[in-house]
Amino acid sequence: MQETRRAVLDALADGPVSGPTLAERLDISRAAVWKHVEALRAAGFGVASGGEGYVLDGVPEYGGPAIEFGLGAPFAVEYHDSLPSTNARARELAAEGKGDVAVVADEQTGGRGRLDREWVSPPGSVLLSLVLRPDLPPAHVPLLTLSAAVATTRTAREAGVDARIKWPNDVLVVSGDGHDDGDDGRDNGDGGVNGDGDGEGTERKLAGILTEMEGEADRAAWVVVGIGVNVEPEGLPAGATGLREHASDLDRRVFVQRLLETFDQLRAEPDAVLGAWREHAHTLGQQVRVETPRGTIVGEATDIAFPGTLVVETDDGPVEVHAGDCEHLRPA
Ligand code: BT5
Repeated sequence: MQETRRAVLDALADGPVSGPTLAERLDISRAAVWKHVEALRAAGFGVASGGEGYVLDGVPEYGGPAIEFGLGAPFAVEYHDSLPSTNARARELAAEGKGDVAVVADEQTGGRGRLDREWVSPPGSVLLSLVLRPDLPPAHVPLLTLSAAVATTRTAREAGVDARIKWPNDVLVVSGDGHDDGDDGRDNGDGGVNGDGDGEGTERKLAGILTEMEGEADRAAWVVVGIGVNVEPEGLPAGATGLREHASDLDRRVFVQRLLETFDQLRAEPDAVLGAWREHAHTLGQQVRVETPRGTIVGEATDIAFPGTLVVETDDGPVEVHAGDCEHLRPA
């Protein structure tokens, strides 16, 4: 949002404030104040005008100005009702030299996962891509993916959803394993479909992260971190779940704000990211099978190491896995 408009909005939120007072305070004309007020109304903000002046009495449910309003992180928000892919749009902005922009869409028509897989993105989802210009060598960029996974998990947990991280970048809700999955505590009764079905719980994917970057050997030019979080349970592929299945009063605007704020805090404290990841990890302590570009690795996932490698204890000793698709076989 343009700076003056944001200042008008902040003043209205602290209002009531009269047009002339606002004009003087912001050093703009009274006509300009009126224009900003009308533009805010057009963007869905409720602005009441009474004897004492203007006062904010409603915030739009979702959208760019709604997310930017009261956001405690330095991201400009570019909002679209529909995009092929927020990552594709974020890459365009990155190529133009932009930074600290969050591209947000209500739905995607060509959402992407890793390795060009599809990401199903029905209307009402949380779909966002962060354009970042971190002062990091490319080899350290996985730390930003981990930060996004931790931020998504923490935000979901704050919203009452028992989310956990599956290496490297999936956020899951596990039910039926004796953990409270954040709803009314009922077992969903479908037993364990992952692994050998010995009751370890059903994993359903709540969110996925896709990081892309461009850079030289010593420094990333830009990084795009794309985060997709399911909200409505309808329209999702098998094995997926949405936030509203576990938290019926979820506010999508507040969720995105908290997600951006938490990510912003984590990127400022890279030394804290691995510890935070461990705290929320579901993968550690599991027997896993990881399909990597160099073959399959089977063993117990014992730790995560800088900048995001999974340590797997195999029959031939510990192996550090940098990238791959991980399947949880059963708790070790
Ligand atoms: C991911 O890939 O999990 C990364 C997904 C990133 C999506 C975000 S949305 C905003 C931004 N813009 C984009 O275009 N992408 C990013 P991967 O680990 O490869 O998982 C993909 C697999 O998850 C698919 O092959 C399906 O099996 C499954 N899947 C697809 N859509 C899903 C959904 N909505 N919920 C859960 N699982 C899904």
